Amino acid sequence: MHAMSAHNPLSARLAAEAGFDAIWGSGFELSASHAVPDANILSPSQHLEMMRAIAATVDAPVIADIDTGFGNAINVSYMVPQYEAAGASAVVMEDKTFPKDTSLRAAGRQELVRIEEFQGKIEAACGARRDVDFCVIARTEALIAGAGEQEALTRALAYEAAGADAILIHSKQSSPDEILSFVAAWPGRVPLVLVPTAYPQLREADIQALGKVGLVIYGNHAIRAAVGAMRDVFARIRRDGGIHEVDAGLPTVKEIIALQGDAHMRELERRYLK
Ligand code: SPV
Ligand code: MG
Repeated sequence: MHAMSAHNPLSARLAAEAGFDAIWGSGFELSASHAVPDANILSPSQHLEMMRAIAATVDAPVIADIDTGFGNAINVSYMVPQYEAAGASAVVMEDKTFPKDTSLRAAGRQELVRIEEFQGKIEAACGARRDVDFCVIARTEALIAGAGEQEALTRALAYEAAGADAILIHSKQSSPDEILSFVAAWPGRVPLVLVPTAYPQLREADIQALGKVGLVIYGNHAIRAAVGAMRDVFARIRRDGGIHEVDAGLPTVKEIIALQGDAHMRELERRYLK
């Protein structure tokens, strides 16, 4: 299964249109789209609102990035039903202290909570879900924090024991060696989740051949594509002294109108405007 990141319903619709199996409700992308760091600067309600809007727009399952769960196990108990009500099919919760710092930044503040504390948060998430099929994915940041493979394995096994449906193992190494070693050593029963942003050379077929990975998340490619495209077009318009050069290469206004769900509105017009 492959999930593409999104930061709004339009990017989610494009990801679904491209054939991704699921949408990753990325905290990094939402923060970037507000031009603030991915460090719990935005409120949980802003992220929930994004999830609600995305789930209302696409049929693909939505995987919500709930960072550290916005506090302790009590906060998690109150947040998980809200994510379920917003239409999410799963949450991913990471074992760092609140407020978190973003994982992929060099020299970020990466402090882990105690294993028992995080087990309590996983138990709270599992206990708060109403639908038994709602997935609680535990994410260990042990490799990100430089705590080593043994600590990552110990944590992942403890999180599985606490009821996690899958384990997300994150790495910021530019080579996939650290992740490949963890996957090979993983003795658990639940599937692993990878976010190969830092090691893009690892392809889907390579990951599938590992046999233990159930989900791959492309963590920030919607916002990076958007930033690259906007920068390029804005610079060209300034350089050309108008939009005459760029226009033919851009998606047409008609395409955007279609993405806005125009066909549905016209159907409503036909039926109800009398
Ligand atoms: C996100 O997309 O918000 C993630 C993945 O959590 S990462 O930014 O790589 O930590
Ligand atoms: Mg995140």
